[in-house]
Amino acid sequence: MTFSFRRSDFPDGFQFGAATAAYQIEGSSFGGAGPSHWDTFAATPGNVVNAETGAIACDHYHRYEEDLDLIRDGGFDAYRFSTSWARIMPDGTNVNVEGLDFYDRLTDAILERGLKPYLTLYHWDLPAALSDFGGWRNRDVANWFADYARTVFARIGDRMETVATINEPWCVAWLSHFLGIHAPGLRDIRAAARAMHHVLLAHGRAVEALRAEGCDKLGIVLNFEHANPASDAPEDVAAARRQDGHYNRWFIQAITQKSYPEDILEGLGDHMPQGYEADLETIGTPIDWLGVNYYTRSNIAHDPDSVWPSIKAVPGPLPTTDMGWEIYPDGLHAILTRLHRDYTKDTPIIVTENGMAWDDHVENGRVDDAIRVDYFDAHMKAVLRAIADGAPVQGYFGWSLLDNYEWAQGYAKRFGMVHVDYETQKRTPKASYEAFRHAIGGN
Ligand code: IFM
Repeated sequence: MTFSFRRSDFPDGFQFGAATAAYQIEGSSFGGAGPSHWDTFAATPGNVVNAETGAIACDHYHRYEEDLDLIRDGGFDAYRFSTSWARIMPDGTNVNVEGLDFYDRLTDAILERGLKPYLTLYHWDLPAALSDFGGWRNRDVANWFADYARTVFARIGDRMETVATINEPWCVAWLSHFLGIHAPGLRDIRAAARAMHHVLLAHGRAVEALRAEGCDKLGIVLNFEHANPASDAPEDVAAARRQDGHYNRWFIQAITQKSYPEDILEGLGDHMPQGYEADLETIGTPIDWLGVNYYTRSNIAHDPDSVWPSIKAVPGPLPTTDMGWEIYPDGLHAILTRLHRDYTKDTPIIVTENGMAWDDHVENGRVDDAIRVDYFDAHMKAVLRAIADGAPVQGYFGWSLLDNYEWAQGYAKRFGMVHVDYETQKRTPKASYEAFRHAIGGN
């Protein structure tokens, strides 16, 4: 099973990488980490499949050298990882030196293998202590986050290839405070509006803080989903536009144009924090690159029975992954070219996550994830088309290096290029890993 592309099809210097996130792989019970709001969220029955947590996860905290060997041996150039806020500041304020030491060792080990480190400062593990103070609903979170960003940067920032502030603000805010699916599990439009703004203010404050420290490789990682109207009916077309607004346009418009989409303010405006307009200058502090996470499209219909934005996702006709997500590579091309044309212009774009979940099994020592090989292949070709159409895409990271903790789905969904047996922690590279090695590793 091989890909139809090779490294030489991409522009010189294009970076191929593998991505992970701290809480999903490290093991949050090790090294003096404090509880994050995922630990407290999972403790309430019904929130997470089997009430599972990241306490052990892939035990990457102890096995990081073996995992980094896999990245190097797969022919990848770069490793995207995140630091855990709850590990570095277990009570939300005081620094756990053991936590910083871990990321120092990790950074050295990445560099020793000739890999480039791509850091994400926040991939969802908010210290539970800060969540108890209101978390993303509390305006103070922006300053708490900037302090944390400064602390991490002071220790490892000089060795990073890039630094991203926040991973997927839509999930931090909307999925977690309006849809109630991720921690802290709220279904509250007022909480959601505040989180939608504060997560961007936190990003802006951190960019200002790290710029002042001389950092010139700052970005943010946004997730995008192609919003497809479920039918040609004007109500469905308008519903898809609202979906596109709160999911796709809200964040990128604020960052690049210092404004929020008017059609979304129609719904959120009454719930926004007072005086939010004055923060848009900070939110729009220029970034050096944009990270794009892309997985699927959504098919959106008008839902007259639900509150604003009165939308519902309906099943579409395309084949789906184990998450039930439609496989739609054209959406990645559409998003990349649209971002370049309408928002980011010449700012470099990096595809920081792309991948799929499948019910993989080890058979005779192998995992033949042919469907994932096809998925990666089709999406890489979509990236190539976007580059040919002028989008300045400079890298691509597969999600994920390892099977890992898939948030509210616990360990039930496998996204890895490398299979993990959670009983033994044995790693088994899948066919998709071998396909990358063949295409980009020169073997
Ligand atoms: O596992 C997540 C990751 O943490 C953020 N982006 C989407 C992935 C798959 O759901």
